[in-house]
Amino acid sequence: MTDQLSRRTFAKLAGAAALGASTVPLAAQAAQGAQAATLQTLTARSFPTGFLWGTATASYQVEGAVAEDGRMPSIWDTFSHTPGKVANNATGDVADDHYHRYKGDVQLMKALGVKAYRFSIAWPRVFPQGSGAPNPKGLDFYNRLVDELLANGIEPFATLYHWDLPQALQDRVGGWESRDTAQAFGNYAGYVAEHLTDRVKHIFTINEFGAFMELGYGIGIHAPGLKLPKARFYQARHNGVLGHGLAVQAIRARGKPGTRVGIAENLAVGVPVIETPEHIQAAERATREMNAQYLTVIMEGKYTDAYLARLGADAPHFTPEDLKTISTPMDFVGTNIYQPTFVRADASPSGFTIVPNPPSYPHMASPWLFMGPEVLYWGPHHVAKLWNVKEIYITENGTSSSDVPAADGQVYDTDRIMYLRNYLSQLQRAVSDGVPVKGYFLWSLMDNFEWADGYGNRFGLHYVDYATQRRTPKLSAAFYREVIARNAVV
Ligand code: PNW
Repeated sequence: MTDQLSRRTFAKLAGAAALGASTVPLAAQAAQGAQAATLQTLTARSFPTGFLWGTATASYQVEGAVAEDGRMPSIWDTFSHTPGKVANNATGDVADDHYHRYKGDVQLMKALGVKAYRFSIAWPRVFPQGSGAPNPKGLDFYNRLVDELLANGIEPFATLYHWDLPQALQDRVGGWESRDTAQAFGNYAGYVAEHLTDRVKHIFTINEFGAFMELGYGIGIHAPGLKLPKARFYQARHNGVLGHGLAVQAIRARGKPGTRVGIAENLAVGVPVIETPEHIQAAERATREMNAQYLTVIMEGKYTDAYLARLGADAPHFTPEDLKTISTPMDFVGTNIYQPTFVRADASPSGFTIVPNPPSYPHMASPWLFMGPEVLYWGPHHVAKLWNVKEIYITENGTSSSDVPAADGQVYDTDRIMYLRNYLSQLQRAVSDGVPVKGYFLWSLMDNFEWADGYGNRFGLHYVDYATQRRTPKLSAAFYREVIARNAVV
């Protein structure tokens, strides 16, 4: 295949996929007559009644108030205060000052019409030393937030770990390098469940192993900034999934009956280069293998043979009991989905090859955020098919944009709307195919501390002027409000 041909084929395919999401099959249209077809074309873009539209943030990215009410430092406080680690040496000291402004922020959500809000709990607020004595004043912030959400008709979904590990645990035991951290995480999860599940019915244990482990302990560009030797790194991965399993068990043991628990993982999603049975099967296999160290072992209670063979002598040490704990059944699976990994079938033993994006492949403002709406179709599709999952949430999806206010003070983020419209069309296609996606949390409610990128990279539906803390809805907020109001892609 020549370069040109493959490029043209790809463009045609992408176009067909986007169209396929929003049109009724031609045969059906002919059968129903022109007028009926028009009506159906409108409803064909709809989501099922009760689909849960939400938005998301995370503690260190929005809260600020890092030394208030007994909170002690997390690894992100230490990391961001180390010169040269974060763009412009930005820190989360103030961030969006959400700790003090949460009531106003709940009103922003209400104006959008969201039914659910995914936030994260800062472990070092609740257990300032990671383990030992809890700090009720720290937990109280989440009591206030949850009450405010419920009073405004918004369902709280809480994440227990969105990367702000108590620094004390990193110092004392080496953070996720130690099983003690997994144990401490389980205890913290149980404590939170005991105190919040009278009102919080959905809990996510951990956000994105794929990011904090690889970036924080593997290549050192996120906190705690380590580049561990292979064997130690793979052991840290294992301790992470063990911590997840212990947390699921603790939440079940100490939460109110009816508490539902899951995970928010950014699984790598294999997207078939062309939607033929062979490439689709290859993409499915690739998805299982690319996530062997996290979601696959959690769902299957086993590391894949290929994963263990790849690691060889550096493979982690574990017991059969560990695997049972790690795979404690969950009530739902949450997936953060941003960009595709293209896969094609081949004749190798694995049956697949990952196809790297050509240099000209388009991305959004973040260089890693390749545009690939079909990933929001294939991600949940693979999860449902590979592991027979009956309840899936898209726990994050969204995009950065350069977001410069216009002369009238408004932010016309047409690129974010373009991204969302195309991704949501593919999500709608998944739901119409019967993939059990129950809700969608748009990242993010407002611009915030974007980790190593600091405040330069904006993902919000609301523009935040960090000098004044003023929030301004962007054009995409109006778009999302319309999607929610009509329960359809608009
Ligand atoms: C997620 N990637 O991070 C996080 O859960 C959020 O805290 C973050 O703000 C958001 O996505 C936007 O970045 C990711 O390289 C970081 O594929 C990196 C990747 C994906 C998600």
